[in-house]
Amino acid sequence: MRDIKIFIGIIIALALVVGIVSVSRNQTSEKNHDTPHSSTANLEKLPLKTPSTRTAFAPTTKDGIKEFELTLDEIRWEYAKGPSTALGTGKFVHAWAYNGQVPGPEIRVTEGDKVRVVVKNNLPVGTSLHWHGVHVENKADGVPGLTQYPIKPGETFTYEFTAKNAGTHFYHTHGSSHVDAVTQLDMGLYGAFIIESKNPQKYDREYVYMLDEWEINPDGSNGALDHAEEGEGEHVHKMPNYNIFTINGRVFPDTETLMVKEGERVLIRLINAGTQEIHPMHTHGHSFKVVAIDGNPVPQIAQQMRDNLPVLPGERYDIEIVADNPGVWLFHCHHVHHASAGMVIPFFYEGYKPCCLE
Ligand SMILES: [Cu+2]
Repeated sequence: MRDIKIFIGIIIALALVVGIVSVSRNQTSEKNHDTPHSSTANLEKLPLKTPSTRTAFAPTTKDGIKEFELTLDEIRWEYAKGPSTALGTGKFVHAWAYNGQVPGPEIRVTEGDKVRVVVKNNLPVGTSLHWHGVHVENKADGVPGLTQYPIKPGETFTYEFTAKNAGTHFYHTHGSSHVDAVTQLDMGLYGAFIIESKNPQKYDREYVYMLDEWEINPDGSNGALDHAEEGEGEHVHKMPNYNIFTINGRVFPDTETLMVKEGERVLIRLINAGTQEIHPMHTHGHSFKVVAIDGNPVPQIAQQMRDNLPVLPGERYDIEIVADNPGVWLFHCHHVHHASAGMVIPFFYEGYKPCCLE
């Protein structure tokens, strides 16, 4: 009899333990639902943004300081043209964006300028803004937990610094901590930051191309947020399965054409804003000269001629192309999987058209 009582006691204790574990699991999963997630239902409600809704900066100058305003919002970004669907005409991804565009608007100043950037965070998460490659004063470096508290949802934060070192740089989120920096970058939070030299080289044209990788689900939701939920609170981040590769937020053939005229000298600023992938950028029919690396001018004697240049995450290359071989060419990533998934730029001479598209 006593044995039976002990046995029943053990069963009841086990049932209680299982119950507690199951309640705690349910609480965890409810908590996960509070994490910002990326569903089609949400996507429909987000403002639709396309390259045609881009707005460039016209900085205001206050007290001798060039002032820019960056507002972070959730958007539905059109990364390619496409058929008409319930979500609109085009192909969309759930993105977090500066001033409603991917990449964020280009900030362009001259070396020595004093710069003020007012950042308003309308995202459901805390964030920060780092000036990649720019030799800012330490307190403006934008690293949460090191130089500032994260900018909470609804808050505004102002960065002020002097644009000391000329060159091709960029600005990007540093997350609310180091744990979610990758999620926030993969949601699209970056833009070019160009500091012009006081004595710039003269070029006939200039292009800025920002390279990036995405995990886009068939319903347009962003895989970056799925992984954020999986790795929450841990130093664990499941490797994303990047399947779309953009240049200035677009995929081929909707990428911005590199248009030239015979005889022109053209400057291209390449910026790899992605978190992981290397992009060997390759020109057809032309070699190019590498004139600056990470914003630093390369001495003339050391300037390499290339036609295939790997660009690592965070790297910037300024390359110069002389337009001496008229026709219709491509400029693309030679990680061919990336090219097939969008990372291609049409490289066309004025007056020349592809022969055989029909
Ligand atoms: Cu690539």
